[in-house]
Amino acid sequence: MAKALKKNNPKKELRVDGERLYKALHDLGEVGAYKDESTGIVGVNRLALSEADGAGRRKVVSWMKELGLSVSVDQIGNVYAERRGETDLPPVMMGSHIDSVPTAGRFDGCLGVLGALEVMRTLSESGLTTKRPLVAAFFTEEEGCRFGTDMLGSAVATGRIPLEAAYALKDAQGLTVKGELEKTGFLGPEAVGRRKPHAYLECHIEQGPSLRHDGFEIGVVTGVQAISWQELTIVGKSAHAGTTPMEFRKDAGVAAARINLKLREMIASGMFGKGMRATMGVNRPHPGMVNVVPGRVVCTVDLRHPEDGFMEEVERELVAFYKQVEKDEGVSISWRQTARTAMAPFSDEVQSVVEGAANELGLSNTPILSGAGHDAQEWSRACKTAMVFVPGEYDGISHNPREFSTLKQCADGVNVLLGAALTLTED
Ligand code: HGY
Ligand code: MN
Ligand code: MN
Repeated sequence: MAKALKKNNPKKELRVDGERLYKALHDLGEVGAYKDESTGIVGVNRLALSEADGAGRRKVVSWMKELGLSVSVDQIGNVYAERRGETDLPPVMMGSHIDSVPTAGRFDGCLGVLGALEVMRTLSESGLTTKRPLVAAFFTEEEGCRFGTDMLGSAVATGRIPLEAAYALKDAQGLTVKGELEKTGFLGPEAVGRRKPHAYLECHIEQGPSLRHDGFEIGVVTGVQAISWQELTIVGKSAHAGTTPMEFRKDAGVAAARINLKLREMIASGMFGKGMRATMGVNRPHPGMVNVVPGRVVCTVDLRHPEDGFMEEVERELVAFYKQVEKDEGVSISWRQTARTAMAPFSDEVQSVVEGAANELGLSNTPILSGAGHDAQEWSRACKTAMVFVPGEYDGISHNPREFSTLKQCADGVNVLLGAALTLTED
């Protein structure tokens, strides 16, 4: 008979099994594995709702069922696995994502999902029952790189993006989210918006150099910076590269290059505060031939800023610059906003619970603002939320097969997740 978790129970001695967690990360990392020719390292390519993502989803669901958790899938493909508590009060939810960018490592997102399962496994082995139920979850298309907008599943589940609008999103081949959910078998029956957790926790790799460089074992995440994604279509005129004099050209490639350099200049100017980051990750010239002036370019702009006010200024300056480029280069520039989230602060209360759990474990820790977007930023609108960061090696590189955190770093993070979850379940 499971022992109810009482205040003085030895929950403080509970520790996750780091080897088992690391093996699960390795095993899931085998799904969608590929040999990265530029680094020679095995990376992961599990784009949202691809065949590989479907296989990864089925693997994790089988692990959830082996644990005796009750698994349900909602209308946008989010998967929830519930461990009963002594009561049926609103649960403490722990989650993240298992979809990846095409050149990923095996830790981004997966640490939070498999860490949540490791917490459940550890509790089951100890025979302890928590007051509140616990839920382990993974969400659809967190990365946003297949269907164009990030944190899609969590944004639908928490009401920021309407379900029908999400269903209609298309990938580069014109395949829709709804069609791919059906194809992978993850168009679930559970109504989105039904889940109202008591609190939400997410363990994630930092994906940057700070914790490792400053010598901290845990990051207590204070929030997520603002994110703004635009997709631009620049139309000029295709022309012969040899016979067309420069003054006759309407070169969409030059227009895109000017916008990319402008991003760099805006940051260097210091006029937009500290911390602005900008990336032109997609830049597809058409027809993309050596001897043709590109008549069309589709490119993207990814802006990040810790301060909303400056983010709005950056966006205004950039859109005004598009007008200037249109005039100078004789091109037309149309653009659409594909993702936009304000800076999302996390709950002070949950941050101190995370900090307390790290201190209990004797792990050095520091507050840190997240440079990357996470599902937690969406759930922070629905319930009190915070995150646990673990350091990464090689300057915390991520969205790259070199992404790497050690067994100890992962186990430390998930032990903090365990401790924080146990505290919150007793609320
Ligand atoms: O783009 C991001 O910040 C996250 O990796 N989805
Ligand atoms: Mn992630
Ligand atoms: Mn990512």
